[in-house]
Amino acid sequence: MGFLEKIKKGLNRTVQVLQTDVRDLFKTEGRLVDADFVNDLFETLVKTDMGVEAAQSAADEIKEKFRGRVVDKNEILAGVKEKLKALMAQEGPAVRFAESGPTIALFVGVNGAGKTTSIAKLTKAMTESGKTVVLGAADTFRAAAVEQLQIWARRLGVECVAGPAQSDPASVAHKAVSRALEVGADLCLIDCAGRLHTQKNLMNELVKIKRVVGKLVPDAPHETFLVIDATTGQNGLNQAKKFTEAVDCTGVVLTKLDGTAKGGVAVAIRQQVGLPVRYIGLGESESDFEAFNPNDFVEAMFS
Ligand SMILES: Nc1nc2c(ncn2[C@@H]2O[C@H](COP(=O)(O)OP(=O)(O)OP(=O)(O)O)[C@@H](O)[C@H]2O)c(=O)[nH]1
Ligand SMILES: [Mg+2]
Repeated sequence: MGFLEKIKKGLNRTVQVLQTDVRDLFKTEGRLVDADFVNDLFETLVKTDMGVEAAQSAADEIKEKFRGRVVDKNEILAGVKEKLKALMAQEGPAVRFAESGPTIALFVGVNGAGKTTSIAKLTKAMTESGKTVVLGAADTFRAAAVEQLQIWARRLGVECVAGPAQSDPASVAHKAVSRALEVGADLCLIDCAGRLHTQKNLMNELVKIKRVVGKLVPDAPHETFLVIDATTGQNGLNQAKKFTEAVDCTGVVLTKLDGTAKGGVAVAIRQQVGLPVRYIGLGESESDFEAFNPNDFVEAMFS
């Protein structure tokens, strides 16, 4: 399956809702762009959870461009897509690799967001491109969490460093990074326990993990990926804002896009959280994962 096809399939629910709504907007061939139309367009866009601001600026763009004219669906969609792509523009690669030595990436976020699964998915993508990966099971909170990562590691054929149950997560992170240095791994991906931004101690624990790995490898962690569950909508968005205020994050992994009609949340994240979306999760299997590309994403949404 091609790249765009895969995203389209994953975004199926969002695509379907948009298709129906857009069809309703253009019941007649061509439509006069008046205040009613602009309002209907705004409401359609807002339904995808892209945020009021983004939906408004796309609708405004259409108003400015076409007001008083009768235009067809393709013209309108081209205008909307162009605006959304501009709003989501971002720079840089999906992973910013260390200049030399292992690249250290932490995965953080609220409980159940998809951190561990995303680590497995990224591991698969990286090993397939010839990179060596060491995992760190720094979610020592629950024994099952360590086991979950170990199972993935076995399946994917990579090493997983763990510590005794309830041990200090920072010491496990230290061990994992040391191991990555020792074996000359390209990447060390560290799984952190889920937490809420309001849990001060747990947030401080993340700060400590960062400090500890930074002592072993200058500039580490090179990435702190904030994992966000797309199905949690506005709530997830608010949590994400608070989260990254407490611990600097470098990018977002947006999971479970396959489970929601509100795929526009990717736009809202870019706009409201201010972090680039680096990867998207489109299902539960290890291959349901793609590096994020705003242009393809917007094309897929309106396909
Ligand atoms: N449909 C779908 N399910 C996903 C995706 N990513 C993760 N999941 C599922 O979400 C559930 C939670 O995933 P985990 O990776 O365990 O989440 P976590 O953030 O590590 O959870 P905690 O460690 O408990 O905080 C699992 O059932 C995953 O299979 C995705 O992109 N799509
Ligand atoms: Mg986990």
